[in-house]
Amino acid sequence: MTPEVSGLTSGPDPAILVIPDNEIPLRRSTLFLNVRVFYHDKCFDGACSASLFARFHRECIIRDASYTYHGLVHRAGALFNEADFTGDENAIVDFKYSASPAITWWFDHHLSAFLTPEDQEDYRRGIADGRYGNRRFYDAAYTSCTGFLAHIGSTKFGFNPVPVAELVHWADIVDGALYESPQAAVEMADPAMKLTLVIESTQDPMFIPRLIPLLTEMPLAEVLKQPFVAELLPPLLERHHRSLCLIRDRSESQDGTIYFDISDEPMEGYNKFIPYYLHPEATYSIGLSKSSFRTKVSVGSNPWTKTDPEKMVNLATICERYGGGGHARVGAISFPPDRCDEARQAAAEIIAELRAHNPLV
Ligand SMILES: [Mn+2]
Repeated sequence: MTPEVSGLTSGPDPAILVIPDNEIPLRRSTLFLNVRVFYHDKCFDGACSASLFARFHRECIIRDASYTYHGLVHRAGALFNEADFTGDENAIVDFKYSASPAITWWFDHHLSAFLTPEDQEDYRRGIADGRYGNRRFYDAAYTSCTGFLAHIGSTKFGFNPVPVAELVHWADIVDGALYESPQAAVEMADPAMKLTLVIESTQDPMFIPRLIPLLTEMPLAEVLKQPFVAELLPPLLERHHRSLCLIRDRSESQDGTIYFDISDEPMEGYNKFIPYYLHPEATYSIGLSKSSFRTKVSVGSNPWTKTDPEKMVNLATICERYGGGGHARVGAISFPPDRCDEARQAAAEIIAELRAHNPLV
């Protein structure tokens, strides 16, 4: 205790409150509530959701809490480690449901939010009996979890969404792949696009937790200017540009379908909108690529196509014939890295099929 403070509290003035030493730990644990925020890792919407949750919680629930951020990834087997839920409050945002009683907040918008029927039943029952009322929220109609959080915060808790409008706008565009053009998706002009590139490529487990608080503190252009963010960008943009040039050299567009084979150039992923940026007239694209753990046939369709959706084929059905899968508009087939010939054969068959049914003829 400093002399000034002891001078004040030991004086005879009855108006001065004396706080006994033994109350301090109690007071501290009440004031500095420990909130652990679990978010979808390496995902722009996941990071934005974690940031928005902390801002909402601080403004609408409790002022003096401390927040820590923990990324979650989809994998085979158990997604959660119950022993990680050690906060006074534990929140999951933009990720699957956990029935753990330690979870005090949950927000998600994914169609596949419940891993098991038991999880779904736990949620349904908790909402019905009021246990989870105003604490666990799910709505698959929302394009981004960030937008969903802003909506729940403002309609149920008096949260002011105006200062986070830019963040919500971009989370919707990135998570919903609602880019207005192939240029917007590929040229990376907007700060949100550059941040997405950094978030999706980082291998540093400390990077996203450091970034999260900034996302609701300043405009995205300012976040991007922070030295620990800015320094990561040049090599990523350089790699993006190299993949663009490579696909330009290797791709051919014919009868509404693009094909490119970059399997001899090891690459851990490329921007999936590049083929339509180069060949905007195409409806479909087939790409053969190779990474450390697989040879991949990517089967996609042009999000900006003028093709009548009724005339388009279901790409998931085609991929399933070869042991792959996906959605109606985008799918993939994985082969072991050493079975490139098999992958090339599958790609050739699919290309022939799509070109024979060119929907723009
Ligand atoms: Mn999301």
